[in-house]
Amino acid sequence: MKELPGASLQKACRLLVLFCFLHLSVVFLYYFAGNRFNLQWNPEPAAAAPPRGPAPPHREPLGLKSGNLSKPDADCPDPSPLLVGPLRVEFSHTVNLKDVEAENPEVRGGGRYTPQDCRALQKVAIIIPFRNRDEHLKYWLYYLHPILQRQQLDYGVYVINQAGEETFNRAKLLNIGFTEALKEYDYDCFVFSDVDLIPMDDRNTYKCYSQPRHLSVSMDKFGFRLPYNQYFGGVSALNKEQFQKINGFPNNYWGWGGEDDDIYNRLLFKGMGISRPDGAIGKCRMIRHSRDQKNEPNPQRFNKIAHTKETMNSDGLNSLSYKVVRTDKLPLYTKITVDIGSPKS
Ligand code: UDH
Ligand code: NGS
Repeated sequence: MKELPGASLQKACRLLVLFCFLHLSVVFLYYFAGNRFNLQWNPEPAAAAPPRGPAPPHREPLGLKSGNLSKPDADCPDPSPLLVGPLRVEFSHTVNLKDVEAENPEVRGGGRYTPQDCRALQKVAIIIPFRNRDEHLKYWLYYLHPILQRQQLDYGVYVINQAGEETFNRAKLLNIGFTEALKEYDYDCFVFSDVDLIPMDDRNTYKCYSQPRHLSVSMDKFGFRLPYNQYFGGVSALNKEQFQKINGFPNNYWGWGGEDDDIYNRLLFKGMGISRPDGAIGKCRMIRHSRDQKNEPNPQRFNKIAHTKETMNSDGLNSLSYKVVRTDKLPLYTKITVDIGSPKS
């Protein structure tokens, strides 16, 4: 029987519709499966060359990619998969803190951050002794916030600002940082960092270990090596128990030098050893500066470090006295200004 011309047109239209439907189905299938199983092309290699300056933590919106696969209740993996390794660190550009805020949208007020995709392995308070070093602090915040987020730490940044014009006292400020940070959150690890030291590799994780940790082991100013084996200055990390075991740091080193050697002695006298990253991972840059006023070398330092054993049980956390003058919860850090008295008081 001969087919009518209208009927064959109808058949062709049906075939066309069916073809379009099949085509659309395949497109949808690939789109959703691609998102779910991360099949799409990713222009960034997993461990790319070091980024120029800091990169924000790598996160996808929830519901896509790792959002579907991550478990917010599970421990964060160790080491963090977000680390990129060596970093380029330089101090030739000026840092605008508004830009740093915009580049780190997940940092909460007071300089707090908690990973959202997993449970951080440690709650870390970063304590910075400070007076009149705002330019250095800007670089520190610019470089460190992205690094600490990639390290997937639950962290807070505390800048302990010495009020007044009295001689500087680094170790006492660090004791105050420990005490004040604990009033705010149940931190289990304390990283004590000079404001002018920036790590050159994000695998140098700002966390605590079974032994007290010295992190700034390979500084540019020392030709990327330790100046001496017992050196414990710059950046170090102690957990709460380690810090309490040594009665904290000494309060009576006024001016430059020796307080870090006293801390080293305390650790040794309490039977602890020092853990360190290897020299390549522990590389860091110091922002060059001249000697600050009211932080001249302390002439008593050699005599003091010779007597750590006798003084450490009565000079430290158990003899700490100070007054908080003001606390500023700034977008990228908590600034605590303190009156710490004077060498005579
Ligand atoms: N600090 C301040 N303000 C001061 C003094 C010290 O914020 O007035 C803090 C700051 O965090 C600094 C840390 O204390 O990083 C250690 O002090 P420091 O920088 O004076 O010690 P450092 O050993 O330098 O880095 C010593 C003087 C170097 C003079 C070099 C001359 N070329
Ligand atoms: C030692 C100091 C330390 C100091 C270290 C590095 O001599 O406090 O040099 O100093 N000890 C004494 O003076 C007893 S630095 O080159 O970074 O200025 O940390």
